[in-house]
Amino acid sequence: MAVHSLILTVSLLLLTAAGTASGQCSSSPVPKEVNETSPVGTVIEVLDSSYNQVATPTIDAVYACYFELVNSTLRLKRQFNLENFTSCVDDSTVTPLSPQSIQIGCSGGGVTATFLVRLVDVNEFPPTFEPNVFRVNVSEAIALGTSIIQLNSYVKDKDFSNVRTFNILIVSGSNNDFGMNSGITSGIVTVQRALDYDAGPRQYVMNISAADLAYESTSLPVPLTGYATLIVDVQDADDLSPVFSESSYSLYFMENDTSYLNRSLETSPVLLARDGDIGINQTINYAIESGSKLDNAYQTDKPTSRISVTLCLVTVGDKNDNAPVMSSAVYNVSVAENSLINTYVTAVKASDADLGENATFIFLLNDTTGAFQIDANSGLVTVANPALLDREARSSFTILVWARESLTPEKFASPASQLTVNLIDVNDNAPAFNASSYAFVVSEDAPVGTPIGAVFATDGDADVASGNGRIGRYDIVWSGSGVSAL
Ligand SMILES: *[C@@H]1O[C@H](CO)[C@@H](O)[C@H](O)[C@H]1NC(C)=O
Ligand SMILES: *[C@@H]1O[C@H](CO)[C@@H](O)[C@H](O)[C@H]1NC(C)=O
Ligand SMILES: *[C@@H]1O[C@H](CO)[C@@H](O)[C@H](O)[C@H]1NC(C)=O
Ligand SMILES: *[C@@H]1O[C@H](CO)[C@@H](O)[C@H](O)[C@H]1NC(C)=O
Ligand SMILES: *[C@@H]1O[C@H](CO)[C@@H](O)[C@H](O)[C@H]1NC(C)=O
Ligand SMILES: *[C@@H]1O[C@H](CO)[C@@H](O)[C@H](O)[C@H]1NC(C)=O
Ligand SMILES: *[C@@H]1O[C@H](CO)[C@@H](O)[C@H](O)[C@H]1NC(C)=O
Ligand SMILES: *[C@@H]1O[C@H](CO)[C@@H](O)[C@H](O)[C@H]1NC(C)=O
Ligand SMILES: *[C@@H]1O[C@H](CO)[C@@H](O)[C@H](O)[C@H]1NC(C)=O
Ligand SMILES: *[C@@H]1O[C@H](CO)[C@@H](O)[C@H](O)[C@H]1NC(C)=O
Ligand SMILES: *[C@@H]1O[C@H](CO)[C@@H](O)[C@H](O)[C@H]1NC(C)=O
Ligand SMILES: *[C@@H]1O[C@H](CO)[C@@H](O)[C@H](O)[C@H]1NC(C)=O
Ligand SMILES: [Ca+2]
Ligand SMILES: [Ca+2]
Repeated sequence: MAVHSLILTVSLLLLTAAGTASGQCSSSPVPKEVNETSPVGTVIEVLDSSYNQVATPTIDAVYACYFELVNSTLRLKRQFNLENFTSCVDDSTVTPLSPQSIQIGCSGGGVTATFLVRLVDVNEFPPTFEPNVFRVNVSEAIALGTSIIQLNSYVKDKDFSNVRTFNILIVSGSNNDFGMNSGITSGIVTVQRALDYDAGPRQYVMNISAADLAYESTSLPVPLTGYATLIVDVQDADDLSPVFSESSYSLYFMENDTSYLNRSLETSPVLLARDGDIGINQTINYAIESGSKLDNAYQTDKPTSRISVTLCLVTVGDKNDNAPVMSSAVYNVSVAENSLINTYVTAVKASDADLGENATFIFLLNDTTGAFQIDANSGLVTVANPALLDREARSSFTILVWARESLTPEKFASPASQLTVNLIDVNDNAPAFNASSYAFVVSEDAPVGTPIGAVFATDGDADVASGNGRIGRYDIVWSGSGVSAL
């Protein structure tokens, strides 16, 4: 290049002197452009007669074979390729100088005019990423703004004039979670929004484009674009606590049952927590948080920060281990002897300390006489056979009442209680004389007040104290024939 420039400078100095003298054979200060795609024969400059047409143009030997002067016309003799520019000397690949300087002698003699030819690159090749698939692992815990990869150094362009500066963009696939915020030529992909392995995308497949920029604006028919794929695999981070499978669990066991001791109790559903972080295999331990109701699960490596709590409701089941108990071992009641059937006698009660079906019972009664009956459900004792109630025949009945479980297989029964039913006497017997007639002999001169005889009456009613069995008074009822007063 240094040699070439020197030639150019000298030529111009000569040109100025000659041009001034003849007013002809001028050099062209503006370079003529020749595309690398221009075909052989493309006209570069048409000369007039003042140029020495027979003279061979003076061109650097390396480039001489690319140009020719024919019929006063400077033309392209060989198509050049800037991407593989070969030397006319030995066909070796060289880096071409541009513009090229071509000197042509003028008719004035000894004077040369210089023409500059600029070799114009044509944008034939799009930029390419090498490699064109990138794969990076990024933790979901990565800080916003962190750069995950820089892609500019991976872009190449085979075109001669394209330098390594490209507009690099994310075409698609970023979900706006990634961006290029450090300038589009940097190729630095940064995290724009928080990543979430557990709930968000676990993989991003981004289409990245690189568009070539003009080194020389005129060299680009259109900017060309190349593409690459950037795959980001989001990696799980320990950002979640264990999570129970249910919001609550229940645990059941039977009261007073030693078979539960030293045995693992199984909740329903089975107590289970999983670590919310998928893919981080922390062991989970369980502990009872407080009382018997709360269970917790914690990550063994972070027992205080990675913890979650659930509720476990413990139900102790009833065992049928209580028999019914009568409210009293002895009942003592009274009923009138003339009571009708179903007359209320008493109501007995019982209780059972168990629950539900284990506490259901019926009442039973053993009355060999059949005078009384009991309602199995209510415990109501009533008269079954009134004919048997005769105070005069029997003053009291003693019967047995008890309760017995009805729905359980055990059919536990209470001890029998004694129910004494005393009969209350009723005035149901008229007094009766001990003879149907009495005949007394009395002397007619007997003074007033002389006893003539005694009558005697008795009352069948047993209860003398109440008056039912007591003879109140005797009266004489006149019935015709002469009977004296008592
Ligand atoms: C060079 O090529 C471009 C695009 O192919 C074209 O627009 C331009 O006219 C060409 N220039 C010359 C001097 O051939
Ligand atoms: C040069 O010009 C002459 C006359 O104009 C023509 O006959 C001849 O073919 C041309 N030569 C070439 C190589 O174009
Ligand atoms: C460059 O061109 C020469 C000759 O024109 C050829 O032999 C060589 O294979 C080319 N090289 C490339 C890389 O195209
Ligand atoms: C990404 O991580 C996986 C394991 O999770 C590993 O096999 C792979 O080599 C990693 N890739 C890169 C690019 O670091
Ligand atoms: C990237 O996007 C461009 C333009 O939409 C498309 O032509 C190209 O095939 C895409 N590349 C990949 C790898 O999907
Ligand atoms: C537990 O059951 C046993 C017999 O199975 C009994 O002897 C004991 O009294 C019961 N204890 C309680 C507190 O109920
Ligand atoms: C339960 O286990 C403890 C400790 O292992 C032991 O001391 C106790 O005797 C066991 N109880 C029963 C009922 O097996
Ligand atoms: C978690 O366990 C699964 C299955 O056992 C295994 O494939 C995976 O590599 C483990 N991950 C880690 C982070 O240990
Ligand atoms: C009654 O007791 C039995 C065991 O004795 C138990 O299986 C049952 O669940 C109990 N019933 C109620 C309603 O608690
Ligand atoms: C039963 O009741 C009767 C009448 O109320 C009473 O006379 C009797 O003494 C009582 N018997 C007992 C054992 O309490
Ligand atoms: C009822 O009592 C009588 C006399 O005490 C006894 O012989 C009989 O077995 C009892 N019946 C029942 C069902 O308990
Ligand atoms: C009636 O009773 C009285 C007094 O007990 C007795 O003296 C008399 O003999 C009795 N009369 C008859 C007919 O039994
Ligand atoms: Ca290009
Ligand atoms: Ca090119």
